[in-house]
Amino acid sequence: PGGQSEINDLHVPLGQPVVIRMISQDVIHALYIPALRIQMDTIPGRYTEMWFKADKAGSFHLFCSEYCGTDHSEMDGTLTIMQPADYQTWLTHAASSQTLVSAGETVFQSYGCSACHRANSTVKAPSLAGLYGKPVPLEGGGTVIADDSYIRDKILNPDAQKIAGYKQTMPSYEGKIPEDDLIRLVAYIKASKDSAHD
Ligand code: HEC
Ligand SMILES: [Cu+2]
Repeated sequence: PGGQSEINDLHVPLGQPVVIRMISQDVIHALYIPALRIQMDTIPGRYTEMWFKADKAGSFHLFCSEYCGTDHSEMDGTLTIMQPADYQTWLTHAASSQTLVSAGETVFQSYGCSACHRANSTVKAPSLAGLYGKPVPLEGGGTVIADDSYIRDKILNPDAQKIAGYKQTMPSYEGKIPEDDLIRLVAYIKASKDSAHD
C-alpha cells in the first residue's frame, strides 16, 4: 500500500498473508491464479477480496477467468513470489514515480475536495483524518464503519447515508471521477492519520 504500482504483474512476498482487494472499471472480470487455487470476480462498483499465503517462490500465471469481451484471451499476467529480502529490495529499487497516497493527495486537491474538507474551511465538513475504520454516526440513528466501500459510496452518492450533525452539502461525483482516481482518493483518505481531531 502506498508503494509500487504495476500492470499485468504482481510481486508479493513469500510466507506472508496477502489480501487482494479488487474492483473493475468497466465490466465483470475475474482474477484467477491456478497455482494458488484461488479465483474471484472483479465487479464494477463493488469491492471483492481474496487472500493467500504463498509457500513457494517463483513465477506463476495469472488470468482473467470471466469471459469479458474482445481480447479476453490476452488478459493475463505474471505473479512473482519473492523471498522477503528480495521483495524488500524490489520495493525500494523498482520505485514508481508516485505512490498511490501521494497521487491521491494531488487528486484530492484537483477535484476540490480540500476546499470543504481542509481544517480551516468555512464550510462545515467533517475532517477525514483518522476516519478509516472508525464508526460514523448516521442521521436518524445507527452507525456505519468507514471502510473502502463506505468512502467510495460517499464520494459517488453522498445523499445515501447522511452523517449526524452535518448539513449535507457535498456534491455527487458519480460519472465525474474515474475508477483509478477513486482508488487514489480512497488510498489517500485511508492513510490520513488522526490529528487529535474529534
Ligand atoms: C461543498 C463541500 C464539499 C466538497 C466539495 C466535498 N465534500 Fe465531502 N463532505 C462534505 C460534507 C458537508 C460532508 C458531511 C455531510 C453528510 O454526509 O451528511 C462530507 C462527507 C464526506 C465523507 C464522509 C466523512 C465521514 O466523516 O464519514 C467523505 C469520505 C468525503 N466527504 C469525501 C470527499 C471527497 C473525496 C471529496 C472530493 C472528491 C469531497 N468529499 C468533496 C462536504 C464536501
Ligand atoms: Cu477478462
